[in-house]
Amino acid sequence: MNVPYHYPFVNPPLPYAYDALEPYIDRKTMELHHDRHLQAYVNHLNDVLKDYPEYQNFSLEQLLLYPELLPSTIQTAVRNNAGGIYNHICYFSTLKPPASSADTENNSLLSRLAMQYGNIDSFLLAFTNAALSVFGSGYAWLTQDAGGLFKIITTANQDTPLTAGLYPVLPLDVWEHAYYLKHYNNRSAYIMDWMQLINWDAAAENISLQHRQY
Ligand code: MN3
Repeated sequence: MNVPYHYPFVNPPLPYAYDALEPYIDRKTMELHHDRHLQAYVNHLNDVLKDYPEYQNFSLEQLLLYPELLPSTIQTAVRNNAGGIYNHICYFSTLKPPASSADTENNSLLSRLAMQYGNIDSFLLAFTNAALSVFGSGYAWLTQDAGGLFKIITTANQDTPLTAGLYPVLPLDVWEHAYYLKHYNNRSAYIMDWMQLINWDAAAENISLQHRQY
């Protein structure tokens, strides 16, 4: 994310309609995911910070990266809820309606992934295996390290790659709330459907932010 964003946090609207990802992700799932799940993280984080004016100018990234600056009594709540906001904004912003025609002809991310992984299918296979390996709730991520090398990682709950010194490029939310209404417990079917919705242009923009300062 490259926008100044601090307390009081707001839930940014989805960059597309709730039903725009159908038939791959259904409208009801998107409504609940955005309006209830993400909204709850926003509400909880604001609630936690409301009595701490000295931390209300911290950006979302600063709250996640420098927990030691916060009182120990709120560190866990900040980590979970700021992480929940950060991860969901990243997830929603790297999806696009299947009917849209984003220009991926000269996509810098796709060409760099093909260089590192041999081809895109090899990358997608490795990413799928990572996403399937998440036990319980969490995410699979394409990230970059400080040297620009791609790394596929998984995180538990609402932990972010930031705290591992990695820059998020493309996340996949594999909490069951992301797919259970449509795909039930079939995570691999959800992953296959998600692949139809990847916004490669939006993910490529995350690469160019890799030397950002928080
Ligand atoms: Mn989620």
